[in-house]
Amino acid sequence: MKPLIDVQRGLQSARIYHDRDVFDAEMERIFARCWLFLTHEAAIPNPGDFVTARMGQDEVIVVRQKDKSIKAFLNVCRHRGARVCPVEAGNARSFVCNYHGWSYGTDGALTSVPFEKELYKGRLDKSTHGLREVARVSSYHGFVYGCFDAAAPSLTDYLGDARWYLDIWMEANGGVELLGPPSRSMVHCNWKAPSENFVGDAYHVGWTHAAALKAGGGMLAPMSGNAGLPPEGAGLQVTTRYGHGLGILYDTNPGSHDMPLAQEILAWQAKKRPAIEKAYGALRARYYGSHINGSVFPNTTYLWGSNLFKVWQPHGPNRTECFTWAIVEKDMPTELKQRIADSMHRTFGVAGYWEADDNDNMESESQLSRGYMTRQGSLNAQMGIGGDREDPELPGVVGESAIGETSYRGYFRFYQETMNAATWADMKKGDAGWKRELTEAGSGLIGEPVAA
Ligand code: UNU
Ligand code: FES
Ligand code: FE
Repeated sequence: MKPLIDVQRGLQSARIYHDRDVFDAEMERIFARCWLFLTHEAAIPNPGDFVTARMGQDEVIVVRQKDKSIKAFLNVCRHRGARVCPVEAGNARSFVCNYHGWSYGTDGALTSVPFEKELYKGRLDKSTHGLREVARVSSYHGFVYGCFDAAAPSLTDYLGDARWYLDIWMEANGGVELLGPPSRSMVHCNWKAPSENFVGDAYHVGWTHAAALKAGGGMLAPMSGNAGLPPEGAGLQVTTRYGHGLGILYDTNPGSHDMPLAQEILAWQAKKRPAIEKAYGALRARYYGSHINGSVFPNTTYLWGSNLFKVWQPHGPNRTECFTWAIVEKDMPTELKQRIADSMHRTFGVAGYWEADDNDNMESESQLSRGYMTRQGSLNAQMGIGGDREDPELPGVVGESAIGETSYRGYFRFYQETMNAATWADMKKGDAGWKRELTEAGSGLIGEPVAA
């Protein structure tokens, strides 16, 4: 495949948003071997509790076992391939296929086949016809991920340095839960358009969301209409191994909520902050009170300060299903959790007024890339290139300002690495040099003409 990403120059081919061969390669190289978000532990607390989820274009059943562990299986009958479980969530002792009635235990085993004796006469080996199991399922602070590739690093290693930042909101505050069931909507865009936006785009906030900021009047309102560029040192951009990344806008959590709710959340944070500062230090306690946007490669995104968690599920090069949960702190009063969830859905739910702002951009970037001439061109993520560096205190590669495209570049550097690598073992080669590739990118670039 022709190279899609130019790391040195911070460019991506427009083909990444459109081409069918790129999409098919992504399903194989990314979705069949990276860790993918499935659900939250709290959604399936008891044996037999299950949800259905997607891993790329594969559908899976995620089910709590009798021993309390969690397993995931392709939601596909081993007889003729019909969907086994047609609902999103529930509790089951078995899963019975709607087509001919083959029945599976919650451990995936094929337990009964209608008229087995009479019709198969002992010739069907039930022991080899259990539901196909997802090779690995693992949790991080209650967030359950699955991976089809037995050779992938552990989930802990896959998250790697990103954990130092994730732990601020997943661990330091005593933990979070995701409030579901998730809202679901179809967006006519490529799955990477929103994933890259959330990994590192604070640039669009004041512009795309100008009206929303004016109407909602929350902590980010001063950015409306690009009236207020955050001053020097107002935040941070980070990218870590395997393409994860985030942006921090200091002291602007809660971000998208209106001021009355924001005040309550601020009061809540003020009570918790001293203990966090004591255990995790002043810097990370400040991040707890900051707006953090981020993506876990490939397709999971969060806005800590705006209390949302989303997964962008690919259905095709131009079709993406968005799943949205509210993130709330476990120990918040139920009533506060509910009001945060309501406000989050009002802003970033299916009909959220921030969400609608974003979707128009996601769809135009993706759909315009159908154009033959458009696809010969490139996309630009050069903001801050040449200023990316390692920091003595902060894990990963860090950009030079709050608004930049450092984490876009890290995301697409790894995208290229995994699209080109035959196996996870191959990706070992990237361990030593990935930071240098990013920190040395852009040398001699400024002022040069940029070709596709
Ligand atoms: O949507 C985002 N990527 C974002 C929103 C980033 C920063 C603040 C608010
Ligand atoms: Fe960013 Fe046009 S200004 S896509
Ligand atoms: Fe946005």
